[in-house]
Amino acid sequence: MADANDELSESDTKLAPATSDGGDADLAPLESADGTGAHVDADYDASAITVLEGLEAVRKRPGMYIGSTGPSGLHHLVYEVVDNSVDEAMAGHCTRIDVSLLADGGCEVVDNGRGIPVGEHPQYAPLTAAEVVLTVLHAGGKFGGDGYKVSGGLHGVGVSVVNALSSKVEVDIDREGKRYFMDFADGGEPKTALDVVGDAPDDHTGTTVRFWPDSTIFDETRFRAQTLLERFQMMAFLNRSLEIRFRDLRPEAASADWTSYKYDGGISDFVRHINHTKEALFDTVGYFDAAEKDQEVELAFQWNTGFNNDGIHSFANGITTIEGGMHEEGFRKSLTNVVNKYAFERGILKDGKDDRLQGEDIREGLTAIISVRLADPQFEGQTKGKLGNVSIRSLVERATNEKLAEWLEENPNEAKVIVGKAVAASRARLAARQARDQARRKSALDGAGMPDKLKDCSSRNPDECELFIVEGDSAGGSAVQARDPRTMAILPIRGKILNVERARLDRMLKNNEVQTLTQAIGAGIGEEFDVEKIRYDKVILLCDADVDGSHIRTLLLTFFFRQMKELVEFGHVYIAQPPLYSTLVGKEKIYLKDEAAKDAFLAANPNHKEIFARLKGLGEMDWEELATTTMDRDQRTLLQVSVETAAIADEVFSTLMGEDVESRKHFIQTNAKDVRFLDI
Ligand code: 0RA
Repeated sequence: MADANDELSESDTKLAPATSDGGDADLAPLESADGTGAHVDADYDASAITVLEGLEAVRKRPGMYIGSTGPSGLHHLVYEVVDNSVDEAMAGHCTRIDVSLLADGGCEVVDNGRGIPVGEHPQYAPLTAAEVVLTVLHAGGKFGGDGYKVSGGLHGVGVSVVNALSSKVEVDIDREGKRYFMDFADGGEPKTALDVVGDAPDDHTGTTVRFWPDSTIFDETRFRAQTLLERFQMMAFLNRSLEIRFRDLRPEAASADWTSYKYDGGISDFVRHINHTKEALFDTVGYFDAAEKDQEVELAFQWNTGFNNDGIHSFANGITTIEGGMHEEGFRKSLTNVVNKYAFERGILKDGKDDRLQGEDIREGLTAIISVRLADPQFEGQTKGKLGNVSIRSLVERATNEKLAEWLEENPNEAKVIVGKAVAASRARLAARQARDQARRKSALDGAGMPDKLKDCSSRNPDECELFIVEGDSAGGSAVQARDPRTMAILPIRGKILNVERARLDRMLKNNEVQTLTQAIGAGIGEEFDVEKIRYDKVILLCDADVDGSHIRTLLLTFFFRQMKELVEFGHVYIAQPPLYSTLVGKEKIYLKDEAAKDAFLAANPNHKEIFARLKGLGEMDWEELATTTMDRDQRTLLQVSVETAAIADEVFSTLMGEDVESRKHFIQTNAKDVRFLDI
């Protein structure tokens, strides 16, 4: 997997224009755009080389542009293309985006926007604008225009990067009654120049981009439908009334039908959707917005009967800000002030007698979406998921001060239950503190003494340490023998840990397994969790490949997601993958990781009778087998748990662990086939 910071040389640290000499790019057309398709320009060859050198830089260091060449980078290509269409929608010219995964492994994105301009580009003339968009780095739809223009692309690197990392790209543009076409091969080399190929039907306008990811660049070029769907649903929520459709035309897909996302309620529908699997405290979803010259905020909120106080999901220019930032800060501060002011003014809390409600009390059960758009978003923090623009804090704070106060005045019944719930939460907070203090006195949570069950590793350098959480004592025993004792710690977990989705912290802290886990990881729990203090860089869940194993894994993931969120967000949680099958070849036992490995083995060994054994439990392997198939660093494969779309994950966890049995059944049925990401 390429890393954004690997081998970074001076000259590569900025997105350079498509020139390698550092001087002003002096670009001539790749080919004439006059419809003849012939290139007569004497400078053509030199210019084409210059452009291609720009794209070559992307191929040399893909990680710099798309983060990695693993699954995340692969899906990034799709987002980059779709983001351009979303920009066109935000400018008010596009109402629908259709994404298809093609039977041959390509991806097609169709929009009904204005179509990428086909005339000469003002700066890069005589190249056409369309050619510039496809071949010049950093030249998305952002040229020209007036006032502030925001763009969705996190990295804003543009379609040219997709071109550079694809074995083939085709573009259709419908504009001014004509249909134009051009295509590229092998990382951006033009095959045919932009040319009219016919008439656009009924004065239709729009852009179609088709691309095939380059298998020499990416670890794997297979898209995962569920990952794309989650992202498109999120985008549809954040762009009110924009319709995003998706279909999977690959032969192995369960269905080739369109899935359509379109929300006329925008982020209010998003809040309703998240709370759908929970029990809302009242029907109303609150909403307000505010705008200034070059920044704007939209906010939607509703409380549910649950106990989580991290239900605020924030976005900047359509991108998840998983670490929060200035927009969240402004909202949190104002929320606490406004609700306290309301409670004291109304006499629900008494001056001089009652304590002020704390922010976390008020946020208990709150689901809120904050979506801001601004001209120059500063993404900071460990995962570049924290918004740094100070000016937005003040806008969000002022808007919330004014408009949330108004909303409480106008909705007195809702206001009353909100304050009532916060008061109950503040009592539970005090009870939890007592429970925690008590536990601490027993030195249960402070990391001083380690739980008896933990077979710790000898290294004290967290960067090289791994904690295997193993289901059952007997598998735990094998894992202890199979491990590298210097860097691998083993913690057997027995039975099912408490379902944390349905318990407040005070009750949770009394649970043995919760105490043991917290102690072993050593970084606290809940609001006090501090990811800097973790004792292991990797926390690896090792569970059986059966229903019970999958249930325990889900409980553990839910626990980490709710109580040690940064552990998940910063990518410290992994799922070990014990093999699903074993078979005998002569006297030798062969392990096969999954269905695909089984199919490949049978294809390669047509005389092999059949694979009889499907491994059910870890217990069926002895320690040496466990070591070679599952734990050994050089031979194992781990799944890294990621929450790129945390708001959707929130809903997923509620669905799995919450009150609503019907939605849980539905989720498990619809996702049962697809087990590569969270494996739930
Ligand atoms: C530059 C300028 C304009 C539109 C676009 C780019 C554009 C790019 C993409 C990429 C995918 N779909 C797109 N749709 C539009 C403005 C065009 C005008 O002024 O007519």
